[in-house]
Amino acid sequence: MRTQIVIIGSGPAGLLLGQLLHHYGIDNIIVERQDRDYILGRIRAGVLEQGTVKLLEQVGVGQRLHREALIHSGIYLTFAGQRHTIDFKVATGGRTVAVYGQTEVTQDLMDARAAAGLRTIYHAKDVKPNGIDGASPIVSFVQEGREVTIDCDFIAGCDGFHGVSRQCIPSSAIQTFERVYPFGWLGLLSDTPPVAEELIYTRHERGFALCSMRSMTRSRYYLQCSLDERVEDWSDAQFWDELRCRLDPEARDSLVTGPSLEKSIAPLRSFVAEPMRFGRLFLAGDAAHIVPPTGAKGLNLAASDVHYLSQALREYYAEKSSAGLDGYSQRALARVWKAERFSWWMTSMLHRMSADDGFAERLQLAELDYLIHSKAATTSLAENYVGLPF
Ligand code: RFL
Ligand code: PHB
Repeated sequence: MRTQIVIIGSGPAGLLLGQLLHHYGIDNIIVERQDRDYILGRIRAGVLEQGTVKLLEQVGVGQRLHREALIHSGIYLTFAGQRHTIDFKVATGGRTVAVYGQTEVTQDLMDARAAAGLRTIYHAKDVKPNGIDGASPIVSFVQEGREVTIDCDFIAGCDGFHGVSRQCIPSSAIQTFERVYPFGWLGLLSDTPPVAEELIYTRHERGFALCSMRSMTRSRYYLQCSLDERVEDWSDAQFWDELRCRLDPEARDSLVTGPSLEKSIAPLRSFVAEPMRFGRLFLAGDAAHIVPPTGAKGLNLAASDVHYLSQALREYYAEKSSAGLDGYSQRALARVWKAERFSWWMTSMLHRMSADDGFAERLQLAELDYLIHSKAATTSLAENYVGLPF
């Protein structure tokens, strides 16, 4: 088999890259370890920046999004038992975010890919990028017990944090930067109406809590938990009790509870690999970087990466210029590091860091108090949350 670009991984990064390349007339094949249902079953991101929405429109998958997404013009911040509004429209001159689940984005992109007749190979085992430091890379894998190879011009490693792409780069050619946080998020999805019209980010002595949503009838909640906790040990009733305890009085009164559709624990991590290229292999999305979910940036960074990469590949084929490919890593990393900073800052300000650290606790409260009273600080949060330009 031969194609121009082999994309490893069929998450949002790989699927969006595939559609962007198709839009530019560049042939591509996606090779994915899992199957469609497994990918659609993962409950992850919920907040899309306007830049991400624009890219989805560009590849023709904006219709359902425009019908079903909830447009949000701010968030609530709760601390010391009181709720405060951060108004994005006022702070950023009218910008908003869209609440539309990663599952829906993935579904829309998969449908568009199928409609365009583009090839995706699911259930590919033992995927290996080969010859990435030469001019003719090959991706090999095992499908139904048979070894298959695809010749290509370039490989896009869109296979997430645990993927094979980053791992096949020689360690002497890549540098990594990491922060692991001493806590995780316990998430619960339920068919209950959202507790408030905006997302609520809560700092509480017992730990962080987030009230998010997927629609007017489906809610997504998160609780900061310790890393040794097991999801099986949390009954729905315990989850709702703990959430109620961390909320402000108004939210506590309006919270509607119900059986969980899904419950899971995610560890929190900040991670960046530099550069995002080795020879003919380019990394994009979680394969190259991870942010803690507090800033809602992971999926949006995957979108800006593949935007830069697709432009660089278009330039390579249409204008016979490698300049975009040579500049890809630097261009992407400039935006990645700003999102890393923002996500780390939001996480540090809102989570219970360690027991008995009164100094850190008072700094958090001072920072939050400053944030809601300073126009400059509110604007800074708002412009990062709605997304820096790309
Ligand atoms: P993905 O989604 O992990 O997809 C990678 C794909 O590669 C496949 N794969 C392989 N395929 C072939 N061979 C191999 N060896 C392979 N190894 C892996 C995998 O099966 C998978 O299909 O990475 P991608 O595409 O880079 O997308 C990144 C996003 O999924 C991620 O950044 C976001 O979900 C992060 N995130 C959020 N991002 C936002 O922008 N806004 C949010 O509100 C938000 N909330 C969240 C989040 C992530 C969370 N968790 C669970 C970490 C909330 C949570 C709780
Ligand atoms: C979500 O709805 O899953 C979500 C929303 C905002 C975040 C993280 C996750 O910051």
